[in-house]
Amino acid sequence: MAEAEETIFCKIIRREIFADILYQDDLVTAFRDIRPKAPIHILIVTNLLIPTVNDVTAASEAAVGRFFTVAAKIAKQEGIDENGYRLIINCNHHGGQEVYHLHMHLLGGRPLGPLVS
Ligand code: IU
Repeated sequence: MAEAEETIFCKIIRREIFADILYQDDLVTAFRDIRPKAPIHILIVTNLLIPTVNDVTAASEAAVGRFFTVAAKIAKQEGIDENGYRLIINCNHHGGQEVYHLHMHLLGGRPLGPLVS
């Protein structure tokens, strides 16, 4: 993988720009999305810059696995674990990816309906 461009999420992770950070550990950071698409909309991002799912390797498996334990923990904290929620990872143009820094969306707080129209 070529050296990736620094992203706005890198600055959020380093707390150089503000975000409502709910969780951070050695591998991932979770914060509220600035343009929420549901009552609860949280992004879980890798601390190391991995641009897309296409760049995931065995070396990133721990961070990607951590996405799910953190999603479950936050869903419980936010009180949406029982009703349920949606986890989404967009990849590249057709996937609707806007920020090229691997992240998982955690969406909930209302019925979300079918996945795509
Ligand atoms: P996407 O999967 O790359 O499309 O999602 C990027 C998300 O990052 C999108 O929902 C934005 O609202 C969100 N976001 C943010 O929370 N804070 C920012 O400073 C920027 C984007 I730029």
